[in-house]
Amino acid sequence: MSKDALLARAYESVLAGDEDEALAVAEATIAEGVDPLDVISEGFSRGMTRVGQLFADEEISLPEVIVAADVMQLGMSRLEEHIPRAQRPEPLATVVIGTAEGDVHDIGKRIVATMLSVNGFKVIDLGRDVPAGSFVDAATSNEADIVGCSALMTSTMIGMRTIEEALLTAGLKGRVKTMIGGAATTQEYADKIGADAYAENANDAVAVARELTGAR
Ligand code: HCB
Repeated sequence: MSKDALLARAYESVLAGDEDEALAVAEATIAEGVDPLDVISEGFSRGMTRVGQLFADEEISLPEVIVAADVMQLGMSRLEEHIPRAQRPEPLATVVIGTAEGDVHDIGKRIVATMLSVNGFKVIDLGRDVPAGSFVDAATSNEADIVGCSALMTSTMIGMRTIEEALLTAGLKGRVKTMIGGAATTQEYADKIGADAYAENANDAVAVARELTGAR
C-alpha cells in the first residue's frame, strides 16, 4: 500500500472513530516501513484537527470527539515504539513538558514530546493538568534547559503566566527557557506573559528548542 493511502486511512480512522482501522493502519505502517512520524502528523493528527473543526461548527458532538481522541491515542501508542531515534551519546538538552493546570488536552503536547525525544532531546513529560509548582520542581530536579507548556483552553492558558512567575520566584527564569504552545496560545500571548518562545506545531517546537538551547 502506498504511503499516501496509509495517511488517508489514518486520517479517516480518526474521523470515523474506528479503533480497529487505526490499529490496522499502525500495523501496516510498521510492516511496510513507512515513517511512523509521518503517519502520526499527516494522518492521525490531521484527522484530529478536522474533528476539532467539525466540533467547532457543531457538526459533531463531544462524545464523538472523545472517541476520535481515543482512536488517535491508540494509533499513536502503537507507532511510538517504532519511531527511529537520533543516536547521540548525550541528549541535546533537557525539556520538562506538560499541559497547564486544569487542562486535560494532551494529544498535541504528546506529539511535541515525541518529536523532541526522537530529535535527541531528553524529555520529562509531566502529563496533563499540571500545577505551576510541579513544572518548577521538575525543572529544578532534572536541571532542565526548557520548560514547555501546552494549553488548549482560554481558561487554562493563565497557568502559563503562573509558571513564568513561579520560575522567577525560584530564581530560574532566564537560565531555564520557556516555550508555550497549544491551540489557545499565540506569539502575542507568549510576548505578553514573558515566555521565551511560542511554537505553532511539533516541528516548530523542535526548531524552537534547538534555537533556545543553541543545539545543533
Ligand atoms: Co476539548 N476543547 N474540551 N476535548 N477539544 C477544544 C480545545 C475547544 C477549542 C473546542 C471548541 O469549543 N471549539 C474547547 C476550548 C475552548 C476555549 O477555551 N477556547 C474545548 C473544550 C471547551 C473542552 C471541554 C471543557 C468540553 C466540556 O467538557 N464541555 C473539556 C475540557 C476539560 C478540561 O480540560 N478540563 C474538553 C474535553 C476534550 C476531550 C477529553 C474530549 C478531548 C481531549 C482528549 C485528549 O487530549 N486526551 C478534546 C479534544 C480532542 C478537543 C479538540 C477537538 C481537539 C484538540 C486536539 O487534540 N487537537 C479541540 C478543538 C481544537 O483544538 N480546534 C477541543 C490536535 C492537536 C494535534 O493539536 O493544538 O493540541 P494541538 O497541538 C499542536 C500545536 O498546538 C503544538 O504542537 C501540537 C502538534 O502539532 N503544541 C505545542 C501543543 N502543545 C504545545 C506545547 C508547546 O510547548 C509547544 C507546541
